[in-house]
Amino acid sequence: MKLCRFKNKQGEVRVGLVADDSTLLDLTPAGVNQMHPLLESDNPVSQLNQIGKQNLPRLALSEIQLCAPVERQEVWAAGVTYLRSKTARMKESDFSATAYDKVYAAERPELFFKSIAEKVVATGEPAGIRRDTRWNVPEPELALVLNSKGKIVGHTIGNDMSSRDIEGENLLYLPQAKIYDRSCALGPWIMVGATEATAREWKIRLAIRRNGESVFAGETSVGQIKRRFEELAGFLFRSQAFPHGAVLLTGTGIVPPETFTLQARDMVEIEITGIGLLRNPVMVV
Ligand code: DO4
Ligand code: MG
Repeated sequence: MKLCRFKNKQGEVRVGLVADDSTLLDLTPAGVNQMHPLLESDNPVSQLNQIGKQNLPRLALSEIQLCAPVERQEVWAAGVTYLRSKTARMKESDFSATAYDKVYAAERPELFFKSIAEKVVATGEPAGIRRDTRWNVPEPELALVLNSKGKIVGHTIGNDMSSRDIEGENLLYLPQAKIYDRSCALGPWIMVGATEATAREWKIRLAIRRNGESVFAGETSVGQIKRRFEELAGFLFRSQAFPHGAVLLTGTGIVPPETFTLQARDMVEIEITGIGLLRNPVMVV
């Protein structure tokens, strides 16, 4: 079930349930004004099933604007969870190679803060590359949606936009490589109800177009993620409470070649087969 936030023609933000390829149900008349209570409930799928049976207004996806599927959650990210990410980062920096090698094998995963909710960009909105960098890439990642108890209640698509020259220069610069305006995109909606076993069957595809031409395409599988999702979520919630829940990106397994960098107006498309498509043009920030 695809739970979304959207802006209607009047510019009001509402919660919706995607009904099919072209329509959604506006959940407002059912008393649903926020996703949070649903995500906190013991069984969001059965709640959504009940709500979906009501006679709710059906809107065309073409007449609404999807918003990022986050309300007040902090967004965090895991790193070096795929072998591909470890080898790419070890090549990028002699200085930090040992750190990447060690964290891939260590019991404790790499987890870093990525964004507050209001800074997250939605599908269709521009994702940013920093103006003080020369080597920028998107990082297509499965994102876990966690409620305040640390339970995985849904999945969405994340783009952990990253400046590889800043990150490669010195690992202590990681927050600057990772956190800046428009560096986090999430969407198009939250897929509620999939188990980890199901999600591990999904494929992640990245396509980057420049002036309509493909300049990079890559694919990986969620099943390649080294750590179990509950392990990642468990470390995030150790000694830290998230009263509004959290979103946790699970790391990238697709890394474009070292000769590739994003440019303004590139189009980044990330597809996760069980969820949908997150699409963002690129702008310099
Ligand atoms: O340690 C650097 C960042 C790793 C990361 O973002 C990833 O593997 O996806
Ligand atoms: Mg990443």
